[in-house]
Amino acid sequence: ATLTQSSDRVTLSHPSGASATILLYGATVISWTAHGREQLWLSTASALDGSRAVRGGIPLVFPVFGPPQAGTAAEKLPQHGFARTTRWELLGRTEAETAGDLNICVDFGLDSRSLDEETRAKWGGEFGLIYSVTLTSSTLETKMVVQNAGSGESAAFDFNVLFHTYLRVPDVEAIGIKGLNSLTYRDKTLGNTEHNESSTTLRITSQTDRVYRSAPDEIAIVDASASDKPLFTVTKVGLKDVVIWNPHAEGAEKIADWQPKDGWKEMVCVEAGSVAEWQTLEAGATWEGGVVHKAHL
Ligand code: TA6
Repeated sequence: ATLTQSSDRVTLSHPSGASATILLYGATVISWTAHGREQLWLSTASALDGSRAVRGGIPLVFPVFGPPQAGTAAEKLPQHGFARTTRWELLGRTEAETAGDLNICVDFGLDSRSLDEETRAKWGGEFGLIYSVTLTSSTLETKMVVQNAGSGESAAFDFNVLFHTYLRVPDVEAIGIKGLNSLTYRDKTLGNTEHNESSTTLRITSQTDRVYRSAPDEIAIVDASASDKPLFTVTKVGLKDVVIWNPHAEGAEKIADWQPKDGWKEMVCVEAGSVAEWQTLEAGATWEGGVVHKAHL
């Protein structure tokens, strides 16, 4: 069977042996295997019971990225919004063959009516979300459709959306991230100051937390210690920005559910989203954006 479901999660099984497991809590991808190996990093101390956001995998960020900003409609929301800490419903599965590869797609739904009263009161938007996860033999695609279900002039709302992907890598200090050169980025380790990326290959040598604006659609993660052998290709569609994050030792130390503490050595967050500016959605309008993660080995 290409889709199996238990009370709290859904697993996709591809004829190639690839697989993906998604918790209904937050519609959080907690595992993606391809080429016989786990491609995502997940903290061994991550809660998977819905008690708090998953530490690893692909948490969803909506309607706000980062800490809530005073004076905005999202100011009462938790960091990264409520999508990752709300139970989504499984809407259904579709399958298709493209280029001889089976695409197994599962859709999840969340709308303002299914939010608890307290959360709904914290953000006025009347919204509908459909989140699609598609598995092939070597890719995992995540895509979000956002609908403004409100009506009338005042119903427009502003939102951020981002796929907070924790990629598993053999050694983060040996990887290179290509495609960011000459971009402007905000460096959250330097007081959110703005900088220009001068290198064609970004290396991770210390705590890294950068929001690259208007990034190109394709970002490559290579093994710089093995003549730039490709590890992953991250291709965004309809999304503007890319966030690169690695807490390094000092950051991991401060994150309670980060285990093992040296796990930062085996991961890098490459997060596609539209977060540098608010996206405005008029009443009745729909927006969509997504990202294809390709594992090369
Ligand atoms: O995406 C990078 C970031 O915004 C970092 O600043 C760090 O806070 C990370 O997200 C994890 O946030 P979380 O709320 O999941 O601990």
